[in-house]
Amino acid sequence: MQFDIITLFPEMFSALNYGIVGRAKKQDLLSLRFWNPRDFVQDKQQGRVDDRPYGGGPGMVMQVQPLRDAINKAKQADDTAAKIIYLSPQGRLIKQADIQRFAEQPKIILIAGRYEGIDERVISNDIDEEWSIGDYILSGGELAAMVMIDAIVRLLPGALGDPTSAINESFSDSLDGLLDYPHYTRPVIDSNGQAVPEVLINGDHEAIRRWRLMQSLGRTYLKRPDLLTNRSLNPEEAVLLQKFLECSKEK
Ligand code: 4FV
Repeated sequence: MQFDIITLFPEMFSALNYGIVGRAKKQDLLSLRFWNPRDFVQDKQQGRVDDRPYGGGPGMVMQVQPLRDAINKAKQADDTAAKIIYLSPQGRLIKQADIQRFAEQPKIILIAGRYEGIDERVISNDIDEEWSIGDYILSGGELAAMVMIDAIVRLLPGALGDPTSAINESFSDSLDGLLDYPHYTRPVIDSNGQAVPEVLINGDHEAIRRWRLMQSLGRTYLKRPDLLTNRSLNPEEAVLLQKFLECSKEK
């Protein structure tokens, strides 16, 4: 998968050289290419990529020309059709289902803004989609771009040691929009004398499956009830959620 990133700070993306994404890069499951609008500034005197906002107000705005030229270069860098995405708080909130859709793209061009943002004419003329990673304000789009790349790369075939791990996790298909169940590993009794739940060490896989589903349902009900509003429960799930709530009441 090809990622072309329009950014004033390409060096920030060295953060992607580690862990699963770092290994995927080495395995050429993805390649990153950077385009710095500063290299496309025509007005060498002024030499700026930003300017004061029309209508006044604080801060600066990134200018059309350096951005547009960088985007066109990224598009022409190969003949692969690209989806052009601008990361901003005005974008739709990214969900795992969107990440799954992005992971099917052969090439994505990501525009990381700085300052107050970019000239609206780039948004209305040069990009396909505007996405946000969350309802808060960052100082630049680079971290948001890296969040997206990390979430996408994990879904690329071969990126995860065990492909099933991408299947069984929060918001993934198998958990179908539920929060993940709790994870435990050795020792069976920890330094506080707290034990791993018995069901997980008895080897009864059907009982383990039901316990984990009950935990996912219960934790989602308690921590993210919004995730259950437009999700119907099948009969087994309804029984398991009830059981979870009865147990948590007794505690
Ligand atoms: C952001 C977000 C974000 C806004 C002004 C960059 C900053 C600055 N991007 N999801 N939340 N961007 O806060 O994607 O230019």
